Amino acid sequence: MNRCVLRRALRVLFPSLLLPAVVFAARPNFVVIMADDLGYGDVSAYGAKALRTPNIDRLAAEGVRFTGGYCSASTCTPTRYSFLTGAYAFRRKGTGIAPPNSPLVVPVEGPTIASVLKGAGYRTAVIGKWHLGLGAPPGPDWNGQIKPGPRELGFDYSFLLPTTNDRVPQVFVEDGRVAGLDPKDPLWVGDKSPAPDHPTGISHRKTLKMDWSNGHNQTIHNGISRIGFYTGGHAARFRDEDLADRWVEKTVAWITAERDRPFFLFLASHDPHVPRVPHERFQGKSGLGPRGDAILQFDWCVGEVTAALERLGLAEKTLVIVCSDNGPVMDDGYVDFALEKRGNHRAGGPLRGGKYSVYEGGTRTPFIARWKGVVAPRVSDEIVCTIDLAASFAALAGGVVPANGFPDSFDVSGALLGRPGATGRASLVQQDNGQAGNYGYRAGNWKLVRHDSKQAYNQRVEEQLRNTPVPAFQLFDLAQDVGETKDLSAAQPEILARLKSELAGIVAAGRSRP
Ligand code: NG6
Ligand code: CA
Repeated sequence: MNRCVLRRALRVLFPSLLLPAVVFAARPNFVVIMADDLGYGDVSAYGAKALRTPNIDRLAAEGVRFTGGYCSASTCTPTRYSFLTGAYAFRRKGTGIAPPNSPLVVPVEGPTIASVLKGAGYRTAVIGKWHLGLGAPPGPDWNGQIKPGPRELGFDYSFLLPTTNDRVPQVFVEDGRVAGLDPKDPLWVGDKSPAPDHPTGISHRKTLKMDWSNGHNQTIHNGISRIGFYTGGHAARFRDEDLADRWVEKTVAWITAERDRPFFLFLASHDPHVPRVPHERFQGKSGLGPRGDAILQFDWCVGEVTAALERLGLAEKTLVIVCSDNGPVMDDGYVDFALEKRGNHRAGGPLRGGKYSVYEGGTRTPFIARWKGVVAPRVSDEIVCTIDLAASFAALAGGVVPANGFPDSFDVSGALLGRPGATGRASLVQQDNGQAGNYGYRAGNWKLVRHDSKQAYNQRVEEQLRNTPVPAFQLFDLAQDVGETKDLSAAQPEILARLKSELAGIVAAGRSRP
């Protein structure tokens, strides 16, 4: 059956389904490498001078380097939720930063980026930081089969850090089971101390190899105290220093095994999230302290994965995306001197705010798309977002998206591939962790900042994290003022009114794509 006939037959059989325009063209593999808390100014391809990121820079030089590439939220869980579901996280309660024992926060009814690609014949895997909860309520059965999880969302294979590495436990969950768990030493995870003499970051502060500055003072593992309590599972515990190496190993092994079939891999790094404890070979290498060293480690990971693709002859068959889950933060709860040692380095580049913020620094990050030999190298100012990868990959893979699926994901595949004249989004909603009713809304080069709480958190990435009073609405012209310094809301009342109403409409409508 030729493509046209097949398309027509599919339309007749499934008239309610959206069929993408590029069906069954050369279908690339997809590799998404997502950093954790990496800022717009943190890599040399985006202007960093204090450290070099040669592997990321190479991808940027061979692909499309976006200056308007975003994640959808300025914290981890909501960005990852949106990346998987193509839906803005503010539409669903319980999608803020997930605690250690959180059940899965993504509905298994789908669709997800993984289930749609799996439906299109792709092999699918997630390796790295998950932070979307695991298991049914009230939470994961750490000593049994943990489900639902990635498998129920369409991933054939998963090898996960369950939450973040500053939260307990420090174990890998591989295909729904704690890897290497000795049943004689069961793993217990909780939010209350299991015993009066259980050592914590408070009781044993002097023994810590990295002190905490805020929170992060409960169970100690590997000389670092964390959020939450746990006991047992000793044989399964990893060293923080080995996290990146294990994920690279697993990634290269999985790609090698799947080399002959189309695949989608989500590699979710933990760098440079706290606690910043890269492998010994990176320690002290950036001159910027552990935060900079962790960025070097992230760049190394990108290099290893890229080299594996080259070695396997897959570079010309694979669309690689490098992005981040939210913007940068300096002191995020451990004493690692990120601010004191940063010198001239500006993690957010020229942008205002960072992690936790709805100013540009919270969500505008490095964003690179490379499909060697297909993507023409260029710098693009088009607006693209991690939330768009669901619809865009579906379009490139010939995946079938149900009519109500991916409600906020736009097919920006043309922009990702750097096609001349192809556009990205016209507008994008940015959110913070999702509780306070704070939004950024970028429409063209106008940016509306809405703080229902009239409080902004992390307005300046250099400052101690705290709430500071701000007006409920601010308006900026990003073309003239990318640093959001000059509030034009009084000078441009019509534009202000238009953006306020568009944002309110998108929030109320439950979907934003056509
Ligand atoms: C915060 C943690 C912070 C980080 C964040 C989640 C404290 C004081 N702060 O609550 O360290 O873990 O949650 O980060 O505990 S994220 O990138 O996964 O969203
Ligand atoms: Ca993050």
